[in-house]
Amino acid sequence: MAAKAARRRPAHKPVLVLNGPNLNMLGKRQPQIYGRETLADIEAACRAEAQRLGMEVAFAQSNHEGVLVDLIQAAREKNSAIVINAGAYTHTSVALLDALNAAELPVVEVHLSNIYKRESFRHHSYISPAAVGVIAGLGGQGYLLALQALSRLLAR
Ligand code: CA2
Repeated sequence: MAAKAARRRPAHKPVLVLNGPNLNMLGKRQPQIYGRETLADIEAACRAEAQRLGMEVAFAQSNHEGVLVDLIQAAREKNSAIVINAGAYTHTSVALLDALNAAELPVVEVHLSNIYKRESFRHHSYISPAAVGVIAGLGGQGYLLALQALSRLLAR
């Protein structure tokens, strides 16, 4: 019985799914750009996908750059990988890039919208150099694809 329970326990620390500024507004404003899914819907879908994959997720959102840096710093010890939608900080934040590099964890960068179809200031991401992969334009499904990719990567 004990051996069975041990086999069901996730093999890795939780994957941190981290969301940046204004993503708490999802589903409440600008549905033409970001869709009708709320962040709570995305969290529920991530938890269901993680369970299917035999992983655990820790889900967080902050509107504050320093709080995001603190969470990434803590992830080095507490998490096995990071999925990050850094929101507008994607296009401005060397601090997030430095924190992600220092974490030395696999990182997947996610964007709900296709940032390359939008204003030119959204075409550059400061954090992409720290990521193993980038998913953009697929809405909430992007988070699930990121978890699938990390599940395979962590199993190696
Ligand atoms: O497409 C994405 O996921 C973005 O990271 C979203 C950011 C944007 O600054 C990036 O360029 C691309 C903005 C998130 C704001 O989300 C809102 C949702 C509903 C209402 C208002 C803002």
